[in-house]
Amino acid sequence: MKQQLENIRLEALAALEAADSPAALEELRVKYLGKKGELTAVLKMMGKLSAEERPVMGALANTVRAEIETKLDEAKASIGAKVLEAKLAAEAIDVTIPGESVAMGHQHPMNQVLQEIKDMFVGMGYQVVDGPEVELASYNFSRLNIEEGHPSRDRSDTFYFNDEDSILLRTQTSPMQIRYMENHQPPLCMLAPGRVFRKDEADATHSPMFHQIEGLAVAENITMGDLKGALVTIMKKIYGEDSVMRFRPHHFPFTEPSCEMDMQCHKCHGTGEVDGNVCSTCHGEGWIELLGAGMVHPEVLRNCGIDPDKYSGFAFGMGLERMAMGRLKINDLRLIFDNDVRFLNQF
Ligand code: 2NL
Repeated sequence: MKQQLENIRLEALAALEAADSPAALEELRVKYLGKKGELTAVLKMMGKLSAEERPVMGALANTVRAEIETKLDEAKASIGAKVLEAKLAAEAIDVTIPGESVAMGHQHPMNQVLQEIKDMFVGMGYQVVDGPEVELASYNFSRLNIEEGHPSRDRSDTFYFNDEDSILLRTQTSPMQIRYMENHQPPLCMLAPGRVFRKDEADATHSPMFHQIEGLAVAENITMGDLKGALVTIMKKIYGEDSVMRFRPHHFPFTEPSCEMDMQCHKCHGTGEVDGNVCSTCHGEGWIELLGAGMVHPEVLRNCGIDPDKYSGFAFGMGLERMAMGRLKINDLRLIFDNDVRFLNQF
């Protein structure tokens, strides 16, 4: 029996030494110390020993058990440490590796320019308003003093929704001013930016959908001088304080008198020539058209419930694409709507 215990001891200690996983250790524990284990089997045979031998063998069995238990604990600890070490190595994160950068988006160039212009007008006390893109012909044309049969009402120019031509995609943002005047008495000052629609073939300078910004100021004693002051101030903010402006007479059905505002070409300084060639920026004109404007027609004020004998106002309208193309040096309108990121990322 002594030999048996000695064998168990040697075998168990060697096996524990060689074990390399928690599962293997558990297997060995069951094999040697478990209820049906080898040590237990030997102890069961104790009863057959003599009275003198029994305590000696019992003591030896206990020593062997204790030794195996100690070895088992040691092996558990060292294997546990090794397992942890391997896990840590496998899951190691190098916090010094540069992260994957997230591509940051930015505003569309049109929105950048729109935002700048809105900010300037807000700074001058204008309220920015929004309105429907599907409009009534009465708001888009009639109340703006655009009579039946006027060429701008033509079906070849305007997107109509019904046979009576009474519902349409707005061709200008002016209906928003009409709506605003219906609901506000002077003094008032508002800005109406938005999408407008005309039946145009798309080319370098035309698109069936484009953007306009219109503005309106109505109060007592508003004059053409106020119009010029406001528009020159804004355009100098946008194009630089040293810009040179001029006003030319024009005609719009909704303003009287009406005018257009030009800026002297910053490239040829109004001469139309650069080094003996036709200036490419203004095409030899010497001037760049900025906007149309005028004093609100008394009939339009009356159409909105405002007394033209008491109040007067000025209004203006400009194309946002034209502004953006001039400011950002974009030479083809279609680029603005293509949404090619190679183009957009340049701004
Ligand atoms: C242009 C010209 C203009 C207006 C728009 C307007 C609106 C009301 C009353 C009077 Cl409610 N006028 N708007 C006035 C003059 C010119 O736009 O060439 N736009 C691109």
